[in-house]
Amino acid sequence: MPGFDVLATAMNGANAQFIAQLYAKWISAPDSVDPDFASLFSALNDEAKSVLTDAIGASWAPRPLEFESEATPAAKPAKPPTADTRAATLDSIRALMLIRVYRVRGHLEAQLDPLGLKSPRYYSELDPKTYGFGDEDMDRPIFIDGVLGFETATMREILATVRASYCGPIGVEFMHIQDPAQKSWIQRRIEGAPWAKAFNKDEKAKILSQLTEADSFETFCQRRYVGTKRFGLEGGESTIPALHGIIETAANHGVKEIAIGMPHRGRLNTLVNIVQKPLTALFSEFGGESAKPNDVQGSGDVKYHLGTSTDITINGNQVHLSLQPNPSHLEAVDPVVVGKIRARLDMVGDKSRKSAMAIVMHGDAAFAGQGLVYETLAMSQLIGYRTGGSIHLVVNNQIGFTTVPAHAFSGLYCTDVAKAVQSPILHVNGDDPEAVVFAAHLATEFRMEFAVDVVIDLVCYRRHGHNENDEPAFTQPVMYKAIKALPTTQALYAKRLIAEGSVTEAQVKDITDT
Ligand SMILES: Cc1ncc(C[n+]2csc(CCOP(=O)(O)OP(=O)(O)O)c2C)c(N)n1
Repeated sequence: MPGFDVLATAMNGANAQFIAQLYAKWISAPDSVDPDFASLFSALNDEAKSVLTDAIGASWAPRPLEFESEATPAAKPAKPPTADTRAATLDSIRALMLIRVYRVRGHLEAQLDPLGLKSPRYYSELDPKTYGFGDEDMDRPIFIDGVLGFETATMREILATVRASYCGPIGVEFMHIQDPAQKSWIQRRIEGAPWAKAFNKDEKAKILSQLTEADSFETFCQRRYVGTKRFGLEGGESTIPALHGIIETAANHGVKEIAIGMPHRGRLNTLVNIVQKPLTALFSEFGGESAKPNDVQGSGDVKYHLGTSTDITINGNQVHLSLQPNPSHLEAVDPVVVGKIRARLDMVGDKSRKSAMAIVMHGDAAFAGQGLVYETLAMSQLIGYRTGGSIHLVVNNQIGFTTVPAHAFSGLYCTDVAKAVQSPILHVNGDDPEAVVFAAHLATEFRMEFAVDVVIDLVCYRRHGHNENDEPAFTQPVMYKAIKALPTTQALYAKRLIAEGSVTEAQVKDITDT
């Protein structure tokens, strides 16, 4: 099958636009172009086709999309390309191929793991040398026709942009999505790494205080209730700012009811800091009492299975927030949460499915291992069950009790199952709270726009044992040596904000003391 070599010959600089336009025309009406071109286009392999697709405007960058009109006189046959135009065309095609590969596979080199235990693998597809660009080829201008927002860019500029966009603290998987509108939406929102400048000083201080609340709650429990099972969130505290980010964005888009389903990990923290369960009630449960004896209904259930609900107001919008009770059986609550949301939507006759939304939280091992996850995802777009999309937040502490990912699932990521329903998947480094909150906003906005499930894979770690009664270093000595040496997410973020001048030390002290 002809590949990009054929294109390199056909698409010299002057012809590039013309061929791209012709290709667009052929896609919508194969008979509308000269039969020679039709047979060339239909014989091209997938890589060559994707280069042409990018050239006609799959890129998010604004560009004129005026394809050849009926009135346009037929283009004159192209002159044979000179050596210069051939070299320039090869540069363009190869650069476009490299950019496309970063969109597909850039996540493989993203900086996702706060522990940094695995040295990043080498992926030849992400190496400019694979496309013929050596060290001496970094600084000549290459025509890329508006892709990445550049008319012309050097390979150095192209690499800086694609690496910042796709290999930073967010690794996004979205090129498996078939809907071009969804794909270009994500591309537009990721390219240029906007998370680096997304928050002003006040917003950063707010993220720090949410993180501090999460951190302080766990620290208090660890000191006050030594050895009591609570399935702490230490190492994954960014979960709390992420939840705030999802809920706030949903409220700003008119969501009036949010139902959360979640497992044991971080549940007490979520109850207190998100669903506003009073601390007095929670701590009476630590003492073995029930805060509301009538609600327990004789089950005598443990505190990390209980639910609660509350009403909160965000920017003048009132939202009813509930955390469903659940049994020990991991993921069993998923269909219950989406079922509840569907019932609420039906009760108010909301066919747009924008007034209520589910947040389903998961552990990494359970998300990869439990069939219920797939079953619930598979129902997410069925007429009788759809809810306008759930936000899935995987608190990926890279361990399931004592099982490491390599022994837990066969795919690359614990979230691979979500590709079956074409969800975008945002992998994000939990030690970069701004990237986490950015991902939370993005995921929720995507759900509100396209009414599909979205996954956030929050890559973090588990500072203590599975349930505070076990010694994790017995089974994971290397991992726990790294964890011991790592300051908390809150300490790292506070230090970063002080160093960049976003908050003062006095402000941090203030936030910690209140
Ligand atoms: C269906 C089911 N299988 C097994 C268990 C036992 N179990 C409880 S926690 C756990 C590990 C879960 O790991 P992960 O999902 O990664 O969550 P983490 O505890 O690491 O946050 C297991 C196997 C369970 N509760 N439910």
